[in-house]
Amino acid sequence: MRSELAIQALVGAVAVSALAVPPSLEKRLKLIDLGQFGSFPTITPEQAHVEAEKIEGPFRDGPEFNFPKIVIGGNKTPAAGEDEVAATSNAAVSGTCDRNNPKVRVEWRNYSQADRKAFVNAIKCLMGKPSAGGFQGSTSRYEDIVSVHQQMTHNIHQSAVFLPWHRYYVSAFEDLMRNECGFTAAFPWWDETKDAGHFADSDLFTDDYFGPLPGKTSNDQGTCIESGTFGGLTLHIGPGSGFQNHCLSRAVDESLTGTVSAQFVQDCNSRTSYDDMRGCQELGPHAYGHNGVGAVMSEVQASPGDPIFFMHHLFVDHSFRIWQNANASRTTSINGCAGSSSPCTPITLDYVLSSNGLKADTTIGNVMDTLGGYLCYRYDY
Ligand SMILES: [Cu+2]
Repeated sequence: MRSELAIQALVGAVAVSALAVPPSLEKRLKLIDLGQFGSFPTITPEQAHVEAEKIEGPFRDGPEFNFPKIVIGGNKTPAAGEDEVAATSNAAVSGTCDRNNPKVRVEWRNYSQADRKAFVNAIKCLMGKPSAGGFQGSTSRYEDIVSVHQQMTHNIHQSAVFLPWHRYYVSAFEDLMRNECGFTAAFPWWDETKDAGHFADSDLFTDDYFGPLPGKTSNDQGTCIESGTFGGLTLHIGPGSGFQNHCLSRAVDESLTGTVSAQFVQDCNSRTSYDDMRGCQELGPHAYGHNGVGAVMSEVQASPGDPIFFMHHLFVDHSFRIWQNANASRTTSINGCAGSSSPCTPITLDYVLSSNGLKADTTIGNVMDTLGGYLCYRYDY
């Protein structure tokens, strides 16, 4: 009897403490502690700007349609996507690209409502397909993709590998969308600079598409996404290197998204050394986009668990392509370190990009030119 009373008293205490949360909120929102997600390391926009000012000669990035025709040849390293080299060394994966008629990645605002719907539905389709097996922690085809990023995190961030690997990773995602979920429209990209400071107002974050983008709560909680295409989703990979069932959550901080400005992107792109530009983009606009959306997206390893990850990395890839457009040599050369180990192993075009079998391995040389044959796309601007 005594213990029963004690239990009753305990239950009463729990009920009373639950009342401390406003009942209306408690009913509608499932909250999640943001502490478990960590964040991407950053530099400040001011740092990037000061560096940019030191670089001589104002740099103008040309619009995509002014992209100069590149004549590649005579390089001693196999050139990016050079058809002749590809034909002799790796014809099976390289293919050809009609540079005047590539696929075009269309900015979300220019993307039709039907294509937007088809895009999110194809992602949802990957989530409904079984895992191909061999991807740690995965319970679906979509999570196969997430798992690759989680398992490879240390090889693909904070070194020269970052931009080419994520370009290859997005192309692996595109292949799965097309080959396994029948997606046939053009791919989109997201010009985040136009939504800087008000990501949540973008119609990306509506129930028709990726679902809402709730703000970070005053006591550092994120909110589970309960509506939209991905409402009620349970993630099995992450947070971090772990495997815990958790909801798809977001926690926007618009002061962080506000730094993802055209100025910041340009300041990074004014750098003439690939690896300087890469470091600036990675710790700059890339990191702020991740941290700004928050919760799952703010976590390095398992951030692809939020499908908005791919819209974000399409933006990052766009910035890379724009930097490359300013000088033809930027699609046929690379510099920096192949990893974080010291002493530095210099990166080369022969560096092998892998995705644990999600997509066949390739080389950095094959992905440097998005029109090189292995890849065949440009951006609408
Ligand atoms: Cu990444």
